[in-house]
Amino acid sequence: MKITDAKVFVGGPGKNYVTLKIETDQGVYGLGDATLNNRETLPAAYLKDYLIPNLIGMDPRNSEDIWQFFYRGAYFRRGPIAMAAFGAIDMALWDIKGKLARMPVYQLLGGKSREGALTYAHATGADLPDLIESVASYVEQGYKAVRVQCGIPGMPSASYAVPEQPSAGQEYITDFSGIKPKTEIWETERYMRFMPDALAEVRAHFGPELNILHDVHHRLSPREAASFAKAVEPVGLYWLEDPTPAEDQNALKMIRQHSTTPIAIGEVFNSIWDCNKLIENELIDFIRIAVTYAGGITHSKRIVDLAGLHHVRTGFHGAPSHSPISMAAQAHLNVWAPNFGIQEYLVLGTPECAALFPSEHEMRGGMFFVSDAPGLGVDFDEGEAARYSYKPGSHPVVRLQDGTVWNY
Ligand code: KDG
Ligand code: MG
Repeated sequence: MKITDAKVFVGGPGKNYVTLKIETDQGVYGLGDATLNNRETLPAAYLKDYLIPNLIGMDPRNSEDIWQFFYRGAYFRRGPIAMAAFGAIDMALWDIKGKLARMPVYQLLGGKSREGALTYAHATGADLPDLIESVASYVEQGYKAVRVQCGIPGMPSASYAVPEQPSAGQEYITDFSGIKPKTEIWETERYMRFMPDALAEVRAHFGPELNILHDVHHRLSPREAASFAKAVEPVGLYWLEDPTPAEDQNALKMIRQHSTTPIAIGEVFNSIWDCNKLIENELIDFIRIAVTYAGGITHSKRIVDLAGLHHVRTGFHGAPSHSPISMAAQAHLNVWAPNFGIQEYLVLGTPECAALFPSEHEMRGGMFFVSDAPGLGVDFDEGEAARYSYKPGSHPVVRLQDGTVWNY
């Protein structure tokens, strides 16, 4: 069996999804997602210029060998661009493997450990009453877990993932449009003074059963993060996410020594070597990789298995930048993984997105149910894809009040 062709599409409704379609001499095709938020053309170019010319003629069933060929063969290892490109190939090969076996991918991983995967939504408010309204709207929809982000009184600009104006319970998505980044101004002291009380108010309002998550988005130093994690202990968070910039694996020691608040980290990791010390030293509770840019199912499964040895559960990244293809790849891992925790899940349910990526996967009552269709269970409508084109975007740049660049 041979790969005969592979094509890359960039575009989508409100997002530049990077979709890879691998075709074979047996009429079976596979789909992968290489979307790297706000840098989408780069994995697309890597695929088109280097990987696809090598892929043609290979046997698609040898997904492990193909992964090793590209990873080791690149010489310059890791990095989000390369790992997103390898990841898309890997997902597409698992899709093909499942279609050939006439089985959903989760069966190839080891079958179901659970029927549905717990998900969490993003509640956000310009202020506390706005946030409470937003959380209430998700609770009404049946969500059992909600990430909460809140505007901070006196902060010179809206902070991470919160609207400038009250959103009245509507879903708010950060606007990344434009090649020139927007600027956010950040004051750590203001955040540290306000946010523990705000989280406590959300807990008091919704009672003990709601799973509450909060994302610090890499803004604190290890000492500040330790103090914050200690201050929010009475809230009983499901997790505190990205308290410090993720590249310093040692930083997490300080937090662990001072607090029992569960820590989730890893949405910017793209390799097992970015998180092996964190996992082996049991410094985190949830690993937040995305199958999209952690090298696909093959490499992500290695990270999940290592995590399972050390009581670390999964909490895969699921920001709207991931297409339904990689969300499906994650759904198959979620339903299998013995150490599954939770899945971040955002607005993939738009009619435009469903038309571009038809599937039978189902979101119900805050849980994600994977379909039994062979492979990943998501298709791609090339006619629909022709409606969309690439639009450049950027992550905001954060500065302190004196102008110093800080972490987004
Ligand atoms: O590309 C950046 C976003 O994916 C990120 O800001 C989202 O932190 C995020 C999250 O937890 O979803
Ligand atoms: Mg995050």
